[in-house]
Amino acid sequence: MTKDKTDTIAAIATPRGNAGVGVIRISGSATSEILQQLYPEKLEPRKATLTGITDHQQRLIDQVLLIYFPAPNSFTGEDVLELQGHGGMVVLDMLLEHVLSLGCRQARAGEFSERAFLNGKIDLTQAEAIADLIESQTRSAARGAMRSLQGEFSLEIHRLVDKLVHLRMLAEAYMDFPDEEIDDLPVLEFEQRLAVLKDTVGKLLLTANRGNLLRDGFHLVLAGRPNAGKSSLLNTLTKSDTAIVSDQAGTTRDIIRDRIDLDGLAIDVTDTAGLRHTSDSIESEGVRRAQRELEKADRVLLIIDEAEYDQETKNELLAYITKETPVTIIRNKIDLLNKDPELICSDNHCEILLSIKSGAGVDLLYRHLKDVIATDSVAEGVFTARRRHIEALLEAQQSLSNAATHLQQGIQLELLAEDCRQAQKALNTITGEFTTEDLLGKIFSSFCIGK
Ligand SMILES: Nc1nc2c(ncn2[C@@H]2O[C@H](COP(=O)(O)OP(=O)(O)OP(=O)(O)O)[C@@H](O)[C@H]2O)c(=O)[nH]1
Ligand SMILES: [Mg+2]
Repeated sequence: MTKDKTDTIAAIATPRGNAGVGVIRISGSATSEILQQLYPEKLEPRKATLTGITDHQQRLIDQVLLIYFPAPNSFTGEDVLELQGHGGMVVLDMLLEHVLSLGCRQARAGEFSERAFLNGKIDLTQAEAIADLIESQTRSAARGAMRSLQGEFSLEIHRLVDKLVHLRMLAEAYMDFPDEEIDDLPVLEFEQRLAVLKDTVGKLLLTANRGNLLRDGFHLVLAGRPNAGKSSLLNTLTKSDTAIVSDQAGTTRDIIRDRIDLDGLAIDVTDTAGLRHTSDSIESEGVRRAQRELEKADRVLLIIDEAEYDQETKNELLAYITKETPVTIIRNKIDLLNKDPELICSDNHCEILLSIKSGAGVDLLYRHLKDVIATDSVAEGVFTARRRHIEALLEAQQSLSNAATHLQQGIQLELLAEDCRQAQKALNTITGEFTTEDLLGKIFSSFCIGK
């Protein structure tokens, strides 16, 4: 990504389609000249002014509202002009074409947000929060993104970095301490400060993990033998007939996904082909795909026909789950055996006796899912976070562990100071105080154009 900060960019900021209003955004140093050509009179900043926009042949393109935000009081920190026209694809394209002909270029994906970041208007977590807010699938995710956008996550990181800097300064102050006075070192203070730091990073990691869940959703995979009732359960959870249900074993052969909202948390439910050895090549491809989904699951619902339920069947099916993914066993079709719904939990996993057909026990499943996914705590007070934030926090945690080791192994203050510096560097990548062009390119190119 080039650092061509001074050229002027423009893009349609609203989605393509028919709408009452469509917005074109312009940002950069040539904005005021473009404005002059569009509207020769003086425009009061941040006040809407209605005007007609004509092309070079003096044909009227559209009637628009112009709003001018002179630097630095704008989203990007540069001169920004917004044209609010009618929201039709053709008319907006014509307007944009005209604006581009007046001396600017089409913006790249995420370029407005990138400029806002580079000009210090927002930090990196806030820029990411804008994208997350726009892409939110549930209200909780939107609220979480808003919290990040307000700077709550960044504030926590800044507090942590301040504490790290203190510890590092303390280590550096005692670094040249003569060996014979080593007993006078405030070792306890070092230990206490390190412990507080580790504790804070641990708590932040927990929040970031929940925030990541809030953003990405939870992956629930339905698996089991053919005919166990997987597709029936998908349809029950999604309250629709997303998947074909039939009494023919091997009905579902491909992966079917749908999304549900469980107390504000987005849950991706995946229905899979029945697990069995088969000579049918299409069905065995289905089983392979099912296994791939099992690898990615946050939790597996293993559905077993209660009439087939025994330890052997259970073991055979559990063997398909190679990772340590949590499993809930659904013992379905209890209506045929006249059994009552029940939730039985052991150390390993919970089992729920229910009937998808009659609906008996389905409430137990919902309650269980809310418990194990802890939807309440996921949604409450959490800010959205991304995988890269978690990785940076883990890196900081590792550096702090190294620091503790270096303190225990003969009070090696130089190494401890270096560990603190490493932890600080990792944390700074979260807010963007320390970044690389690669990282910025990766983040902003995933945004949409006009953002
Ligand atoms: N009696 C009874 N029948 C059920 C229940 N749940 C599902 N069934 C029936 O069991 C049959 C198989 O259901 P599906 O949901 O298609 O099963 P599946 O696990 O998706 O099967 P495959 O896609 O073939 O792997 C259908 O005839 C369902 O109506 C239940 O709780 N009780
Ligand atoms: Mg099915």
